[in-house]
Formats: sequence, structure tokens, C-alpha cells
Amino acid sequence: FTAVHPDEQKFFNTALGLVKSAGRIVREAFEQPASAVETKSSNTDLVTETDRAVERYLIDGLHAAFPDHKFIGEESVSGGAKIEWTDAPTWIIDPIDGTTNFVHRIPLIAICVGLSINKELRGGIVYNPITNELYTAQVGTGAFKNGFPIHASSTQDLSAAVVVTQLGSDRRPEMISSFIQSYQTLMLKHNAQGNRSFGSAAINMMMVAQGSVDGYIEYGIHAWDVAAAAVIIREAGGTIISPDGSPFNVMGRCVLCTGTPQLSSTISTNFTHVQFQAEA
Ligand code: 2AM
Ligand code: CA
Ligand code: CA
Ligand code: CA
Repeated sequence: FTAVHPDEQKFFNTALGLVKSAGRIVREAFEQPASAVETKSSNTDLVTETDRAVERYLIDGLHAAFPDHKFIGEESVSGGAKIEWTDAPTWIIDPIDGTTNFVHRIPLIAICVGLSINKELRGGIVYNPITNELYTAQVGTGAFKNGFPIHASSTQDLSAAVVVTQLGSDRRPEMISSFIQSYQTLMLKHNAQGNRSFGSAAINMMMVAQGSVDGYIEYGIHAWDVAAAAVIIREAGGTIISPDGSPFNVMGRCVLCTGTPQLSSTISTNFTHVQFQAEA
């Protein structure tokens, strides 16, 4: 690990402490009867008081420690607003990834905090406070789950692979049918071993990072879904690119990650006709 900022380690450790404490807020809410659920842009786009409370807790804590840092948080970015990403140390935050799971009391949710400096993703924390699984990585350290090293899979062949796919946020009929068609090719022509959807982009990516599944592809994700997880995937030895084969762009609204570049390439080749619109 070579810091690009003299206080980078302190930044990371402070965030780690806050994420662990924020886990209590989520856990306590998860054990209570469900509170009010509101919708944002559509009936699939949910938010609860807990999403807002956790984001406020994390941003307040980090802002108090580092007043000149910037924030990109899901519940603070107003709908459709252009995200401003600068060279300043920036915290990219998803207070609860998997709000639909949270609302349904499915214990697959994650608090995600990523750190960028000079627009480079430097550190990632993904914490499932229900199962108490804490994933961490900084550039050059390797990736860890509850302190133990994790590694992405070495599977190159789709016929030996379990792949995670999800419908994503663009629910226009042409998007869904083109996506399902690509998925069908993946499963039937290439005979993939299995498919899963865990309902949280970050959990999907941690499944790749720890080698439980071999690949994950999704259109419609946002920076806060993937920023922290991207660092962990790379440090676990996995690859992360755009589904069209171009380099990963955290603001690009889509992601393909796998244990091996060979598997990325096969999946990418099968998803060339997806009619995705980032704005939809
Ligand atoms: P969230 O729970 O933080 O909103 C599931 O496909 C992933 O996409 C989750 O990580 C979820 O994050 C996000 N997601 C779910 N519904 C969405 C929607 N309607 N618009 C944008 N992102 C969504
Ligand atoms: Ca959301
Ligand atoms: Ca999310
Ligand atoms: Ca969220």
C-alpha cells in the first residue's frame, strides 16, 4: 500500500469505525417492524427513514473529521442532478444497498463507503450488518472479509460458472426483452452452471470477490452501488470492466465483473445487443 495522500490511512480507519457504528442503526431497524416506505422515481425505487438516517450519520461523522472532503451519497444527490466528482478526497456512499431486500427483511444488504482521491478509487468498505460480514480493501493491500484474505475465482469457462444477473433500473420493455435474450444465450448456448440475483449490487460484487460466484453483470447501477466494491474486486484479483468490454467507469451506469478476464470476455460478447438507456 502506497498512500497518495499523507492522511489516507487515517481517512480509511475513520470511515471503518463509522461504518461499524452505522451497522447498529441498520440492524436495529431490521429487527423492528417495517417503517414507512416511500418511492422515489418509480415503484421499484424505494427509500426508508433508515436509508436517510444512515447516510446522515456517515456524512456528519466524516465531515466533522475531514471538513474539506466531498461527498457523493445516494440519498443526498437529488433526482437527475449531475454528479460533481473532483480531485478532492471524496466519499462515495450508499447507506443501504439493497433497500428492497431491507424492506422485505431479506438479510442481503450492505452499507457501502468508497474513497476516491484525484478521481482514483482508493479504498472500499462494504458491510452487511445483519450477517456481520465486513469486506475491506485499499489499493495495494489485497481484499479482506472480517480480516481474512479473499480471492476471486479462477473459472474461465462459462460451463463451470455461476453468473449473477439483475434486471436493473431500466424497465422499458425493449431493455428487459433484449436483456433476457442475452441472458438466454448465456444460459442455453453456453450452458452456464447457474444464475443468481442477490438484490444488492455490492453483495453481488462481494460474491465475486470471495469467489462464491464467477461473474456479475448489471445495467443501471450508480457510482454509490459499485465504488467501494470495485476496489475490493480488484484487490481480490478479479476484473471489473464495462459490459461492452471498455474500461470500467464508476460513473458509467453499468458493470461487468468476473474472477478472470477470459470469463469477462465471453459474457461481454453475449451482451452486445442490450438496449440500455442510462437515463431511463
Ligand atoms: P439500492 O437498494 O441502493 O437502491 C439491484 O438491482 C441494485 O440496483 C441495488 O444495488 C439497488 O440499490 C439498485 N436499484 C434498485 N432499484 C433501482 C432503481 N429503480 N433505480 C436505480 N437503482 C436501483
Ligand atoms: Ca435506492
Ligand atoms: Ca445501491
Ligand atoms: Ca441505497
